[in-house]
Amino acid sequence: MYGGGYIFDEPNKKQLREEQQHDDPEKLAIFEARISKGEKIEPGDWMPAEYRRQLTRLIEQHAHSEIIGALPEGTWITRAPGFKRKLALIAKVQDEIGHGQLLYNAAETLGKSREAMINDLLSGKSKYSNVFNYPAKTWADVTVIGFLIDAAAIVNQVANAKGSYGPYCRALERICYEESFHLKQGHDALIALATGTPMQKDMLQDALNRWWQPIMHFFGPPDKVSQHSEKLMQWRVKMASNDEMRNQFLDTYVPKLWELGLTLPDPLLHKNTETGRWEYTDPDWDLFFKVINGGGPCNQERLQVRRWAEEEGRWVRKALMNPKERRALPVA
Ligand code: BYC
Repeated sequence: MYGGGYIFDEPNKKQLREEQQHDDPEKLAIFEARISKGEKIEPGDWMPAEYRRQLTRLIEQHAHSEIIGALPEGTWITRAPGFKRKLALIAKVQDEIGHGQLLYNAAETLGKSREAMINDLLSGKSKYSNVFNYPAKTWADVTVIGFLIDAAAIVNQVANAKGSYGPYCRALERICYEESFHLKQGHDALIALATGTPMQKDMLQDALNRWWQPIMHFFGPPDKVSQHSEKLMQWRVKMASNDEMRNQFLDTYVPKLWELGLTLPDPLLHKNTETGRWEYTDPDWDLFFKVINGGGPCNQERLQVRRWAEEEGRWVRKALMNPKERRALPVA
């Protein structure tokens, strides 16, 4: 089990107990009125137990996604083509880990300890984004992640940064600044391959073909299937539905791929000019649920790496928490 010894605020147990017993209708009405006025909810404010539970779930999954998401690209740091691409990739991977820290901090304000969150990740209880359960086989995979997965994340994060929970929104705003840089480096790498040699272009097209379905899955199941959207949108945690975000992503990024002469592996993909909506082949949602529940090609490998990091880092956390051992640590 995780025995990190991070310092985190003790949750207000009395407040948590009260919320869990029942949601006082008067307090609920004041809370919902604040949300509809666009006010931010802060950690010390009263909130319904379900709001706390849903936010904890969502922010925690987001934090895990950043940490696990650093792994596919991280394996390419030693193999990035050239000094500048290597520098940019190192910085990006560090940023993703930093985003994980910001998000764990935001989730901790809701009362769940970081230890409990890490335990739930390592035991496979908590989810993280489906896309990070696929391998990054070539440099073109890293390019597709850097452009399209960061783009998909930006669509989601820019919208939700205007949401109702203060600590999550502030973390998302900061993350979005860094993600915008990631997107630019991803686009630059994508253009280099798309306009490079035939072999580079083929490698990119192959990566795009393999990543397309996971990227379509990234925004979550269709609105008619999504379990949490209705409540989360009512409480302005999610500022757009899964299908709306998917549509926004297609609208912005498909033309950028087509203009580079790339194709997408869906013969039905097109924008309906009358409705303004994109139409596409429904991705395989059974596969999506299999992947997010531990059955993807890399789930085991990803968690094994995190368990290894957990074990190997235990002595550092222990030493940092113990003043006597801290004095004995070498000074850099
Ligand atoms: N992957 O009711 P629904 C990054 C689950 S990392 C896995 O629609 P919700 C980056 C969902 O949890 C940024 N699971 O859910 C890092 C639920 O299961 P549970 C990643 C998914 O929450 C490194 C069930 O399906 N971004 O940018 O209303 C390198 C039903 O779904 C997924 C975030 O994490 C999925 N894709 O909406 C490069 C954004 N989709 O919990 C880049 C934060 C759904 O009931 N998350 N599920 O067992 C969200 O905004 C929302 O969770 C979602 C789904 C829109 C994804």
